[in-house]
Amino acid sequence: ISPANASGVVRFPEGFLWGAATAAYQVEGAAWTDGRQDSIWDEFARVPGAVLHGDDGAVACDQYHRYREDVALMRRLNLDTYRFSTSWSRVHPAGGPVNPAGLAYYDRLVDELLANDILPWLTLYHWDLPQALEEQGGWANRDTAYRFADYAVTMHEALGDRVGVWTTLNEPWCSAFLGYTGGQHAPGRQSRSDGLAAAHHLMLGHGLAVQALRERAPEANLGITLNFEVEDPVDPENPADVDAARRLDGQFNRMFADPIIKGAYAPDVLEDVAGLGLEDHVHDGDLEIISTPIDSLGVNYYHGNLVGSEPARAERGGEAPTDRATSSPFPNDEGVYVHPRDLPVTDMEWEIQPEGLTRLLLRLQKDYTGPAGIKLCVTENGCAYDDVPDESGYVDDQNRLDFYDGHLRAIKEAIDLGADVNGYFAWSLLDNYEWAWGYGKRFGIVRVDYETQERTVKASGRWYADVARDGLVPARP
Ligand code: GBH
Repeated sequence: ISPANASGVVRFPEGFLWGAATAAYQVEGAAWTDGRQDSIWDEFARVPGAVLHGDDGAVACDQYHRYREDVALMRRLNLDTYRFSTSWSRVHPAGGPVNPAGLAYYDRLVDELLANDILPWLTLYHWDLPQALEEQGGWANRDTAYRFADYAVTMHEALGDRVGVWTTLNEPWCSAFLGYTGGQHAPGRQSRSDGLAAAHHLMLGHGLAVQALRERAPEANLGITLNFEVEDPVDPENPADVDAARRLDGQFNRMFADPIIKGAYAPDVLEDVAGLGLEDHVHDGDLEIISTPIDSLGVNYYHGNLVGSEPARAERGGEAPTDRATSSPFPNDEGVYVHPRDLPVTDMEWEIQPEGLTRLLLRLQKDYTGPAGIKLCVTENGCAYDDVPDESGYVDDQNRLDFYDGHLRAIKEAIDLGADVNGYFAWSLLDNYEWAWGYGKRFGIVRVDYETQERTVKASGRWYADVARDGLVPARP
């Protein structure tokens, strides 16, 4: 990172969007209000041992009832935009007919955002499939892709006059492989072939939804958000380590970005998953649908990994005490391990590696923005810490503030070097339901007291409000 970007004032381009993000199941609560029915997460949270302390999203941050207060908070934080997701289970509770009472919530939310001059950045799917559709096979069933496109049309008919930015899916890697192969996420299945089927059908659903939205809204900003991970080999000179990094890069990054943007699975990824039935799900014409042109590629970045292969490690003299198996549930990851570096970690144990984000954005610019000039947007970045509030609920989270400072500087570096990045969303606006970790991990720039639902802006949130207002990161003290 250049010295100026490392510590001086860092000014972002005119028009750069400053936002914060959440997801429906993580913040809304009101799980069975106004006709909403179970999503796969309501069901998964009932499975003993699936979620820390058995926490569920029944109440969460109660944003369903407190959205006015939360939008006022966004305004106080000077946000240009709010990235939220809509709950399929509110809108089509049983996967079938529309539920007008549930849909009406998003009318109210969008109107409130617009009245406060905040751009709604709407994600259609952030992991909460209606349970009724899971019972018909979920994402392993091809039909779910078509149901998803129907749901996209419902949302567009309701909100298309006011919402101009549409993200189809958030992180299909997580939906497919944590949900259907590793089982750490809903619906908790553990099948390699189901994970691959789900991955393909999620992408098909994305493509069908983009086609349907494009037809109805040629001018809309359409896109998808992927979770990219930066994988570096333990020993860049050792071919086995280099291959381990290639395999992880294949499954996290190219597995999705290649079909969606280039219209083809990468040959090495296909080879890695050979024999697990992926090709049985790929019908003629699917890749054309999946690669229907998009305008925005959303980038969620949390951390990188240093990865090695067990044979190479054996040559090096064996395991280090901190080595761990990849938590990746992907097919054919045997023999790949993660070697923690000497880097600080967050409360998730994720390494803090802002320069990985610079490299990632430059790589995406080169490999995936194409002649049409797809815009990059950092749709999630943030960290969990074990915050300690004072009596008033205030958290002086210098650690989180430093995390944001470092990653924003890394983004500016990428912009200076040619990456077309046009916005940034802090994950998250609020402490919220952190999936399998329940309420045990706090990512918010605003603290939530889950007893009283009181919101208190943290030090990081105050700092971010100034960044958003001025469009610059102040010099490091
Ligand atoms: C996001 O996913 C989600 O979109 C959001 O809902 C969630 O609250 C937020 O992150 C915080 O967790 O080194 O093998 O352990 C995060 C995506 C993908 C990041 C898997 C961590 C673990 C890789 N995650 N990755 S490993």
